Amino acid sequence: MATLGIDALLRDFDDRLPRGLARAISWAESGRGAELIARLYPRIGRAMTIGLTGPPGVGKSTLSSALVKKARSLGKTVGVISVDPSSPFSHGALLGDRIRLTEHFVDPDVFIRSMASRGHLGGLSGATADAVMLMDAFGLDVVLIETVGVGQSEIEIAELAQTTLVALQPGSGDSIQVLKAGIMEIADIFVVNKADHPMANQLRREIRGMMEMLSFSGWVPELVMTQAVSGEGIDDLWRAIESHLVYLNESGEIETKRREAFTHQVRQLALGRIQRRLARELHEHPRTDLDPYAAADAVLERFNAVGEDGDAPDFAVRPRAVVKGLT
Ligand SMILES: Nc1nc2c(ncn2[C@@H]2O[C@H](COP(=O)(O)OP(=O)(O)OP(=O)(O)O)[C@@H](O)[C@H]2O)c(=O)[nH]1
Ligand SMILES: [Mg+2]
Repeated sequence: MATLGIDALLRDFDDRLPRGLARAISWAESGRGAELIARLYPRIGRAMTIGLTGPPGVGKSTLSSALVKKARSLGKTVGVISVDPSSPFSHGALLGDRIRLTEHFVDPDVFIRSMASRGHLGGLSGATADAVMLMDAFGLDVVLIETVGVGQSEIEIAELAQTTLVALQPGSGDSIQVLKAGIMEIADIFVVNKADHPMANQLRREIRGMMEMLSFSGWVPELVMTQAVSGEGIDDLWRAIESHLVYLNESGEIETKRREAFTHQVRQLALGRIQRRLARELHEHPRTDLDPYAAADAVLERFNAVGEDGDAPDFAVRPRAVVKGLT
């Protein structure tokens, strides 16, 4: 990659030009995040990061828009990452996000980005984590990540964000789903959106009931009722987010969270590389002459045999080679 390109981009970062951030995220999306993150890493760790997940249509984008408005009213700059689960049905949702967030499009202090989650292991793509870091490094005060609660991504969002909001809507049997999917554990704040719905109070009671069956150490999830369309309850939601952040700081849990998020990211990056390398090895050296166990041994052997066939891999698990070189 042209280093010149990076320097120009970093100048745009320094000048706080949104095009710099837009380009940076595009680089990350095309798998070129490493060098950028290396340069920007010292600037990371200041933003307030909020994950927002929940079933399709629950009002996540409308909530995002309302939270952006709230944060702007407090003078905070905001980044929104709207993660598209890359399903064939998602184009409407993406368009919906655009429509619901349009009122913020002209605001230079709001940066909105939709991203595909063509994820490793069915979860969020590494580029999503990169985008959070890039927005943070860019100096945005708040980074909001919206993702539909399908599969693995909502669990990962809790690894990525300081505060995780789980949005539910009345009259859809959501609470039962929550219990099933194990989302209960990741919610720092439950948001019962569409509180104007006649069954809203029933859902609140159901969530309360579920929470009574669990024991929490430390933070006990808050439950907030909202009407994202009218903005009702958004002040309460913001207060809940802030008190969670206060809790994280005062309990020291913020450090634990940071460490866990870091480990999670490193694991995902390393796994991604191992998977790509493994796929290549299996393709190039199928070893159908062996039984599966022996073939697995053989492929792992090859992981250590760096460059012996002149085809040096772009990375290697090679502890022995390193030790020999050192002694
Ligand atoms: N009655 C009512 N409708 C709402 C409320 N909040 C959002 N909606 C509506 O619910 C629909 C879905 O809202 P979105 O914000 O697109 O929901 P989403 O969760 O982002 O949807 P996906 O991104 O497709 O998963 C829209 O028609 C909203 O206008 C609310 O508080 N009350
Ligand atoms: Mg949406």
